[in-house]
Amino acid sequence: MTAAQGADYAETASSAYRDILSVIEQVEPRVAAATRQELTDQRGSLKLIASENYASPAVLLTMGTWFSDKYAEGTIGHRFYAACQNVDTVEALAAEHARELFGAPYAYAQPHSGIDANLVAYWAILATRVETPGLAEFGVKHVNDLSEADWELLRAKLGNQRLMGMSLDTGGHLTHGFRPNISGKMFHQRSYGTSPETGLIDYDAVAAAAREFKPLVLVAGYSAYPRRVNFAKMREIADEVGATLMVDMAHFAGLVAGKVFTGDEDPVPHAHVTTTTTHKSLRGPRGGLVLATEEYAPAVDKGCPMVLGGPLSHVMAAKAVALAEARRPEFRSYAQAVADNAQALAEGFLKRGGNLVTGGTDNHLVLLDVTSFGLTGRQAESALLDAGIVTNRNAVPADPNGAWYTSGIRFGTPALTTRGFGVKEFDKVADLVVEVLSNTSADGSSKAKYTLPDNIADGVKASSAELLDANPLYPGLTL
Ligand code: DSN
Repeated sequence: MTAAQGADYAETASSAYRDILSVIEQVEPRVAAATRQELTDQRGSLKLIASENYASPAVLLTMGTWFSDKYAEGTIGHRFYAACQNVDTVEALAAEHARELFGAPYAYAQPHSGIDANLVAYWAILATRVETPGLAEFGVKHVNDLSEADWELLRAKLGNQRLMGMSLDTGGHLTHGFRPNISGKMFHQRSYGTSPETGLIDYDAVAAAAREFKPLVLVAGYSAYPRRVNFAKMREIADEVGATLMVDMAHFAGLVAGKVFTGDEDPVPHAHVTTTTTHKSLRGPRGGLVLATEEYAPAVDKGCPMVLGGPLSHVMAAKAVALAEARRPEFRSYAQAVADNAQALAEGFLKRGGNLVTGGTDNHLVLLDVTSFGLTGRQAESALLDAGIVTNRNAVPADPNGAWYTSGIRFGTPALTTRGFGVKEFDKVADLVVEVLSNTSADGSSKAKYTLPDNIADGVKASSAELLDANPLYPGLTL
C-alpha cells in the first residue's frame, strides 16, 4: 500500500471523515454532498492529469484544523502578529523537511501556489540583484529612506529587467514571463524553444539566445515537456551571461525528491532559486515552496508581506506532513514507478500508432499529438472524459490549433501510480485511450464538436472499472 492510500489507518480516517461530514451536513448539506460525490468521482475515473495526485488522509486531515484561523504574516520568529508560536513550529518543520529532502540550504514554505512561489522568487531575485545594489548606490539602507524622485528611478529599474524562459508551446509555463501573467508584465521576456527536428532542448541554441538577450533571470522548468533537463548546462549558460538561474520544478519535484533525477538532472544544486508546487508529483497539499541559496535566502524570506498574503498555516502544517512522507524510503519506489509507468504508457501509445511529442518520455508525462486521429485536443479531451478518462488538452510545438483548442493531450502517471497501477495497467490505459480516440469522429463544423459511439464509451468505462477496482483509492475508507 502506498502512503497516500493510507490503508494502514483507514478505519481511523473513515471515522474522522464521517464525523467531519456530519458536522458540515448540519450547516450546508449541499457542500457535504459535493464532498462525498468528489470522492466517488475520483475513485471512479482514470485520473491522468499530469499535475494531479492523491494526497494521503494524513495530509488532507491536517488541512482541516484551527491553524486556518491564525494570522501569521512575517516569517518564523518574526511575525507581525502575536501568539504565532505554533505556526512557527509547523512552518519550521515544513522548511526543515524540505531542506533535508532536497539538500537545499534554505526553504520557504509560505507560498500558496506555484504562481505565488514564482512571484516570490522573481521579486527575491529583483531585490537581490537590483534593489539592494540600487539602495547602496543611493547611499541608503531601506526603500523608505529614498526621496520620491530616487524611488521612481529605482522602480523604473526594477521594472526594466529581462527574463528568458521556455516557450509555452514547447512546454513552458505562463508564469515564465508570458504577457497574460504578471511575470510578463514585470519583465521583458524572450523564449527559448526546442529543436524542430528532435523536439528536445538545444542547449547551444539556448546559450546563443542568452548571449544575445542577456537576461537577468534564466528560467528552466516546464509543465508539458516530456523530457529531462540538464540543469548543470543551464547553470553554465546562466553564469556565462550573468543571469540568475531559477528552476521551476513544480511538475517533477516528486522525481527530484525520490532521487529519480540526480546529478545534472537535479535542479537544486545548480539553481540559485528553485520553486515548486507541493501537490503534483510531490503528493502533498495544494501549495508552493521556494528553495534558495544563502545569497537569495534573505530576500525569499520576505515573501510575505512582499508579494504574499498571510500564510496558510493549516496548509504549511500539511506540507510538513507530506514532506515527512516524501522522506520515507517508499517514496523513492513510488517516484521510480511514476517514471517507469510513463515509459510504459508512451510505449503503449507508440506500438498502437500514436504520435508522441519528442517520440517518447523520460519523466512523468507523455504528450500525444492527436491530429493523427483527425481530432483537436479539445475534441479528444471531451471524448476521453465521456469514457471516464480525465486528461487535459495541451498545445504541441508550433500548434496549428492554438492554445485553446490545441492539438495534444497531456497524460501524467503520478496519480494512478499512487493507486498502485504498474506498467501492465498503463499499457492497458494506452489501449483504452487509443480505443476512444480511434472511434471518435470530428465534426467539421467546430473544433470542439465530435461524436463518440455510446457503446465504445461504455465498453471503455467497464474496462477502466476493472483496473480501478483492482487498485482502489483510499482502500478501507468508508463514508
Ligand atoms: N496547473 C498546472 C499544470 O497543470 O501544469 C500548471 O499551472
